[in-house]
Amino acid sequence: MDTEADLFYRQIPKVELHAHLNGSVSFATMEKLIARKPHLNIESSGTAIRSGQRRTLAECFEVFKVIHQLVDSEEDILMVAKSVIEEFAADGVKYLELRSTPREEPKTGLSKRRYIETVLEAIHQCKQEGVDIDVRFLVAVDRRNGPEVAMETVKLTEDFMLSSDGVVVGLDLSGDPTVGHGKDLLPALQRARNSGLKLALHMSEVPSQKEESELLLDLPPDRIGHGTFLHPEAGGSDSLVDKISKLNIPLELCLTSNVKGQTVPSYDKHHFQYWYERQHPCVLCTDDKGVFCTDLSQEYQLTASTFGLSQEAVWSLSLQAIHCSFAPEALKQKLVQRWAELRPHIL
Ligand code: 6MZ
Repeated sequence: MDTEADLFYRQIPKVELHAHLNGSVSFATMEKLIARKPHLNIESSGTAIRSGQRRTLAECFEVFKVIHQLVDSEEDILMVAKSVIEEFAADGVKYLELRSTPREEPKTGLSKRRYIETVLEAIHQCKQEGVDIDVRFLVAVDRRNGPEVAMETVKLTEDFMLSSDGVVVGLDLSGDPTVGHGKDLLPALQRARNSGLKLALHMSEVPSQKEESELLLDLPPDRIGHGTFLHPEAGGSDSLVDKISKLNIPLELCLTSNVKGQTVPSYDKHHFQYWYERQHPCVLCTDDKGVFCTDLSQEYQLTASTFGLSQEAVWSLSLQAIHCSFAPEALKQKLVQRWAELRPHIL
């Protein structure tokens, strides 16, 4: 049973800024997808990394390939996106930035444009149905697919930025960090920036990305995903830290993901501590709540217990996350107001 302390993390309003759609599919939804496609012979144990289990990052990327086989039609995407949004809302998330890589699937007639439209339809339906959450969407560039696809994705995203009533707010750069080099993607990212898209870029998720991070920082990004190896103690550099600090670029930090994916050896060694001590904006996120079997309340609780944060400090983290979001100013103000109304009496 939940203790009072557990309830605190569930009850406080939260902001989720780093969630990959297909990595966020819950066990229950996964079972439904598997039942729809029995011929694939996929077992739900193969799509999640449970408590105490670890995988290499490379193995995590194999898991995404399996999930992509299960989510390959408009119908699947609509179901998956709606249930992911509802699950975040049920966990107390009041503002969500979801991200996903548009895919085309000739088998089912899915195009990249329809992929994005279907995610937007899911967001719209949740709103119509009164789910208590504001959702924005970041279109993801998978670095594995190279510069041409990246440019194509940016152009597609520009169209949606103009036609989605402000739901499409930015671009994510993600995918296996050991594949490809960010320098080849700079023209696409530069174009996105010039068009007014916000940039949330995975950076230094593995140690070999130092030079790439230096290049990407010149854009500069609006937020950094992971940033595990940016600081000097992790093989990064003072100059990287100085730049990020001067520009005050928020970091999206995903503790469970990094520990289960073995880029961080244990929770207490997580780089949250380094950046938090410097009073740098840190946003706790889930990354892939389905694959890593977590939720945002759990990430808050884990961070608090690992680093000895008071409930007041946890509250400040959740409030600060509003200001790190890509929401327009008016929505940020509305969320701040909401937080004031929902502030637990025990604080
Ligand atoms: C980098 C990641 C990731 O886009 O199909 N993705 N990229 N690092 C990570 N750390 C574990 N976790 C997920 O969601 C799955 C895709 O998100 C990216 C990968 O490109 C993965 O294929 P979507 O919704």
